Amino acid sequence: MPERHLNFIGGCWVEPMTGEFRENRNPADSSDIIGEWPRSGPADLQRAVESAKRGFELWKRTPAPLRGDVLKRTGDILSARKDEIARAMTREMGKVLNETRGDVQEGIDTAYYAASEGRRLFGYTVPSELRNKWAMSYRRPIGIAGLITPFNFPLAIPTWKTFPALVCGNSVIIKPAEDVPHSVSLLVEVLLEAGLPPEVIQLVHGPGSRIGNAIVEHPDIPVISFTGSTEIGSHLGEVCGRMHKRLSLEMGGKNAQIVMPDADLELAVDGVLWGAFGTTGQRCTATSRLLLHDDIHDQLLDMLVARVSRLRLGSGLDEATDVGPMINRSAVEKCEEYVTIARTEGCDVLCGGQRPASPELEPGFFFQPTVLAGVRSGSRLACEEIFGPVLSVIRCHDLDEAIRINNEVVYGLSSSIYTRDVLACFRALNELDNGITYVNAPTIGAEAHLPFGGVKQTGNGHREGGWEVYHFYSETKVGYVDFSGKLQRAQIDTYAGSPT
Ligand code: UN1
Repeated sequence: MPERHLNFIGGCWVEPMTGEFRENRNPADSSDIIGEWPRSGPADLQRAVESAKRGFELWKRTPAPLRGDVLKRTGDILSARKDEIARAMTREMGKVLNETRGDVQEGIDTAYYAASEGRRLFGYTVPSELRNKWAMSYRRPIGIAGLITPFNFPLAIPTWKTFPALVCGNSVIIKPAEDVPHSVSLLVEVLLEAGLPPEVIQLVHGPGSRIGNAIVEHPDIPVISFTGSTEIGSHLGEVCGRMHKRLSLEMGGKNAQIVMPDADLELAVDGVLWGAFGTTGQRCTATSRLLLHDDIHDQLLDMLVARVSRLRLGSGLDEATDVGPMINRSAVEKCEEYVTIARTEGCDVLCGGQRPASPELEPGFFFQPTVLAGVRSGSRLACEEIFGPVLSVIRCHDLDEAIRINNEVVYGLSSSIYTRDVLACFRALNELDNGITYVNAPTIGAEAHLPFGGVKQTGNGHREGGWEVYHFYSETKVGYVDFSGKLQRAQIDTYAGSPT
């Protein structure tokens, strides 16, 4: 009998009112059952909202530096449990241990940043135009934040949303992706152990179509943060627009690495290997297009294919593995579909292109790292997000063309350029339409203390991480204090008696 896990609602670990559970299995070996997690329903969410309201009343009155102290302890506990949590995460999500350790580290970094922000949360004090009057802005909590998180960073992305929401004084309802329930269950345990008052956080497991939608449509949840597909994000945008909710969206990408002829080619190959095949290509920031200048196109592809063919597939728990499984069967099928499209579009499959043949990988959701050459700009392979280890290589003649191709997709998360030319470097920073551009580094690897997000259909103008996210989770309020003892009318009395 697999171990049963529960929701965390109303300050207790509770069974879902639906009585339904879903089995969660290891994507590297589908015979390995990790446990069962609730498939909750709207009644569970309703209870979570009632509890989160009580949590909010308490938490919003807790001074922000003390809220920050809870995050400081959270960071300490995550550090102490880093390896154990990383192992649980690899078992449920698949990526290799080095990467899940990095995922936990990103949570730790986010915790310590949030802890210190509890002693900042700056407002402004500015001069008033009138005598003996002060003017200032300051920040207030908003209410319940509904957080819907993806499978690919099972701990880090939940922390990007939860920690700033908490430091700003909101209470939280979190719904993790159904394929990775364990990591967030562990995160909630850690927050409680760190001293977070129980009703400030609620964890409701279940399908997005049921619980995700119920969160977004609930009138008492004014703040929504979602990471996932552009298609779902635009639906959430419609609902939140209609309901006057604050919404932060982090969605698709079709990120390009540009390699110029003057680049260090070995370094560029290291970069694309990590950017395209790290996390088995399942990052919003993954390199899915490689834009190669004519002069180095063939040479770089030879070097790349030699390296890709040597990548070792296997369970992420095995330290010798380079590339773990994909998250589930339909993710593998999507890669297969795109390889078929590539063949019909006349591209060359230089390596990979199918599931691995070895019988020991049979029980997992593996797909070989794939390099497709001869991809034409504007084609489906060049424009659509695949979210797997499939790299489209596009030839270009100069930097102008590379910039144009980079910018022609609907997404705009990250980009990268390999060059030693300082002019090309700054042109790229200036002209690539992305939220993040890397120079001589891959398209992945954002650090927790900088704003993270993309332009165009990748997002909706908000950023996670760094200092900007604290504006999303708090309301700006302005206060004026007039100590002149008389009525002073702004704009009218300002210039009374002055020569102008
Ligand atoms: C994502 O791509 O889904 O920048 C998040 C990175 C990580 C976060 C990625 N720090 O690659």
